[in-house]
Amino acid sequence: PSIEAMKIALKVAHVEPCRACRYPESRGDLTILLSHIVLGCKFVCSAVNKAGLAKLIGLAGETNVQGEEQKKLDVLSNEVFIKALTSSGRTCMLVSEEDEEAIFVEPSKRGRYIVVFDPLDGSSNIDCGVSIGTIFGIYLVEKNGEPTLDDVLQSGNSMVAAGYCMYGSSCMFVLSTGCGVNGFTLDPSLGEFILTHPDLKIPTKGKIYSVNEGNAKNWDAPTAKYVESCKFPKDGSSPKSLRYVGSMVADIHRTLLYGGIFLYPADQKNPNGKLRVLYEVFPMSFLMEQAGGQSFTGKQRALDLVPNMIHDRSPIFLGSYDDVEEIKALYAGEEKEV
Ligand code: P6P
Repeated sequence: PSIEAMKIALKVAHVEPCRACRYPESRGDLTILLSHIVLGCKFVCSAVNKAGLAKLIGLAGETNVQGEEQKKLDVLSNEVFIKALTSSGRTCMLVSEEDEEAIFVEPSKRGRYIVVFDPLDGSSNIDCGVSIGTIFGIYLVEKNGEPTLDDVLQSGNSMVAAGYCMYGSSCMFVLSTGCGVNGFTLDPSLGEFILTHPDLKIPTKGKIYSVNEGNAKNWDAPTAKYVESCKFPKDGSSPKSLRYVGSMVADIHRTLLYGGIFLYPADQKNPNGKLRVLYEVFPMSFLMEQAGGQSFTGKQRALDLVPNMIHDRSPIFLGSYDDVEEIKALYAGEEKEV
């Protein structure tokens, strides 16, 4: 296996010159920042894998800004990423799902990037061994001087990079810096992420829909009609299969690889949906568009949103291009045979 591992490690994939290659004047700051994010992911991967043994499972007794009980791995992961990101010397502000306020990096360690992240998304699934993950997005602050919240309350179009790390049967790091999407798998024997999924593209149409059907009674008409069309297609095609993990990174990773659509719509319980704009909706929408898919809020293209607060939420419909087109037509009021 070590020979095979080395062969994989030495595998070189031809990738189009990316942003950094196109700009020879770049100083490598983004590379340094990404290397610190990867370090954080490796640490969390190790902690998640040991959680069952190290008795890390269980409530830390505190609650986060979302009012959810924090598990020890939540607390640990958040601390690891904050330390890794500030020590990179490339960040000026951090927004974490686990912290109510934005974190402003001290001037002596300040860099030009803002990182928005959910350190351990899906953590309610930790105890039952379901895949969970880290989600992040990166903004570049062009101006000099003190960073302010306005620098992070930007549309998703201003993001320069986004990705996630899934802690599951294998540890997968999926990243885009605006030149397509690449997937890397952690080789524990090397302690390195190996390029295993170069230039990921989502199928134009899929056979899977992913939504929490338990919220069906609260859905609006377009969502209800779309889900109905998945189960009882009017064009005589086969019904779509329902796959829903309840851990966004796992549901998005499957959608990216197999195609289909992931939905977390607004409903009477959550009028703005449940998922957070900055560190869940934007990064996953960025990746989907870079992989040839699309992402829609029920009203507009998701990346066009401009958040008012750092923990704002939004409905989201994302995945295969043609599948999202169908629900867009329903929200546009066009009765389209689906
Ligand atoms: P529900 C996990 O708590 C999370 O934030 C996402 O990872 C996931 O997609 C969603 O909530 C699941 O929410 O209401 O279906 O349990």
